[in-house]
Amino acid sequence: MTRPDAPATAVPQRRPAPLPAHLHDAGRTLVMGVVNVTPDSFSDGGRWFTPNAAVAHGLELLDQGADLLDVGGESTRPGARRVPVDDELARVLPVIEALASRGAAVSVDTTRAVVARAAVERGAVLVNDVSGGLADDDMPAAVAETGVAYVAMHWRGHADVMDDLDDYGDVVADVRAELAQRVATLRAAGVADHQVVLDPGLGFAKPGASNWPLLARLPELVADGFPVLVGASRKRFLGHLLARPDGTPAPPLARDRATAAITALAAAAGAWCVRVHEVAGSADAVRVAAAWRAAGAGAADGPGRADLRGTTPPEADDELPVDEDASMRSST
Ligand code: PMM
Repeated sequence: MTRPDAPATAVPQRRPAPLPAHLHDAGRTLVMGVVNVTPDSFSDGGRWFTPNAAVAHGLELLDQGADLLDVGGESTRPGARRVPVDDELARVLPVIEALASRGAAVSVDTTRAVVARAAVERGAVLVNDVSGGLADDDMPAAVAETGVAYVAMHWRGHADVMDDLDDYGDVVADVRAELAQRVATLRAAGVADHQVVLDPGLGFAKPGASNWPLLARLPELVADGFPVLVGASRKRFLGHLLARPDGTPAPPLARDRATAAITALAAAAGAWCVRVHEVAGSADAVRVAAAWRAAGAGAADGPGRADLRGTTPPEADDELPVDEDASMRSST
């Protein structure tokens, strides 16, 4: 599947049209900060489980440079059980409403159409569906009706079974083909191409090495012409990469520097957005990638840190805010 007006080069030119204008004009890869309102996420389990704590955390991530906030109420950690829909609604809606009313661009991380619709009513501008519409047949219609941007992630099954579904020939070709099927279903339901973002679904039915080809060959997915979101933050494959000499995986909070490195490489490869728990490192990384690319294209300066937040750029030796608590969160 290729979008008819796909770009010839691997740069983030395609952006989902329904998003606020300032997110279109950033001229760089966007950073989505994760606000998990769950008691049990692998990466950040329970830290922001009350609405007040979740809202405060979201505001902190905005201050660190997040362009979007992804609010989720159901853990997708391997083996996790499903959350009743009423619990999911009760967790995410007050947080979405509070953050949207403060001007944040809010995404809802859900596989349920009823949650997506309610979240959009409360101000969400993007639906982030890790199942790409497979978990709920009503999701494509909800996306078509609301007209919001929609992330269709590559997915093969819920968290309690996904590790058994890691069966690929050429993982990149297989993921692209399965995402093409999702796009066909979305189109058939009336979803416009300009609403759609694709995501290779790192860690989902991919517990190990199959994540790396998806990153290394990201330009192939980008070349299909849809904006691409990459969610590598704190995932298990990074824990394995950074394992101690005795083979013990690095814990989630020790994976943030590797996450920022992936952000820089994904941005250079043309990713539209990265989804991360620790925002400051990735906010810097996307600016490095943009300046690098702009210089290569003949421009002297890429967009600075002040471009989206309306503040003056920090002096060279100014300290950027540090997330003191950033050491106990994800791992799909
Ligand atoms: N990963 C998690 C949750 N939501 N959404 C998208 N689009 N892509 C991802 O890779 C993704 C996601 C994993 O959950 P976590 O927040 O507990 O790490």
